Amino acid sequence: MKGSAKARANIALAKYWGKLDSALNIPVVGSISITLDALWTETEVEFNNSYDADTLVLNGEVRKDLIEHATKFLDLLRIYAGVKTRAHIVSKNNFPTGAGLASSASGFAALAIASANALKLDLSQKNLSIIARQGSGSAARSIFGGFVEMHAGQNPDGSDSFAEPIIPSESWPLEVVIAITEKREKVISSRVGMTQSSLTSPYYLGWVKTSTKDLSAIREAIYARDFERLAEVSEHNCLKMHAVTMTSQPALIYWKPATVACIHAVKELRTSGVPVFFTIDAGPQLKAICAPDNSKKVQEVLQSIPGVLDTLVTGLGADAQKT
Ligand code: 2P0
Repeated sequence: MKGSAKARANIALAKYWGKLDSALNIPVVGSISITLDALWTETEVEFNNSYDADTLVLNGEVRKDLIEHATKFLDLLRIYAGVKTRAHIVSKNNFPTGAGLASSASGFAALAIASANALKLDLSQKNLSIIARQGSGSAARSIFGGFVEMHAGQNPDGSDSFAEPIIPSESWPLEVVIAITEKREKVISSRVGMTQSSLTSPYYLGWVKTSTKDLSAIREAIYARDFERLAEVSEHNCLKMHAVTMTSQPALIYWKPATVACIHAVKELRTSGVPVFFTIDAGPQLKAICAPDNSKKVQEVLQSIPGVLDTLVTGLGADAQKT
């Protein structure tokens, strides 16, 4: 029983940081993201009764360190399908893994679809999003293309904690310039970081309390195609999340000097009349969002900053799909 799928990474404009329920992976706040066309994961899964354990090959390497989490995730699909068959997963990312470029988002979205396909499960995108969430919160959003909203939900069983599309990518074809300042995998996972923040940051409650306001403002800016408003609230939301991570104990400081230099460069570009804004996830890479006409200029500026190792430019991408 084989299945394969492709899913794209996403970056959040209104960010997810913190969990209401760690076991079911229910986020404490809703989030809004854009799906990126050029950053993807391709995954093949084979369920075979001759296997006595699940195995995972990621980017050509056997990853025993990731198998426990992958097995728990596959169990969700095995329960749906009523089987106990073990699986072999072969997955590859076309971008740096685990470095703040949402590889767990595209990874678990692709794994959910590939496994459902292999097990001949006919699941709706909503149910795939609920399943993907349990692998990685941000993966729930990578089931969909374009602009996507993740609902934190209210049900204790997580049945209303899923993502859904806001508008498709063609409706507002923005581009994203990614400035890569570090290619190594990060040491502390988002999962651990979120727990650390919720237990220790004095700003965590403020973060949770103000999230609904940011979500509404970002959703409305997207519906109105209001770039200035989207820029203002997204940057604020990003800096607020990083204020929480930096004030956690131990502190989580994701930025490199080049990340900070990129923040200033984006601010200066905007002051000089180029419509562009930044966001940064739980890693050192900066993502600059702009209209397609401006991406070349933004890329030139970011690429010239000392410490920027590479830049990538991408448009917005489509739904994850079986391949
Ligand atoms: C986001 N991040 O909204 C935020 C912004 C990182 C910073 O979602 O614990 O890897 O697997 O649910 O999805 C990264 O968190 O965390 C993330 P888990 P995930 O994109």
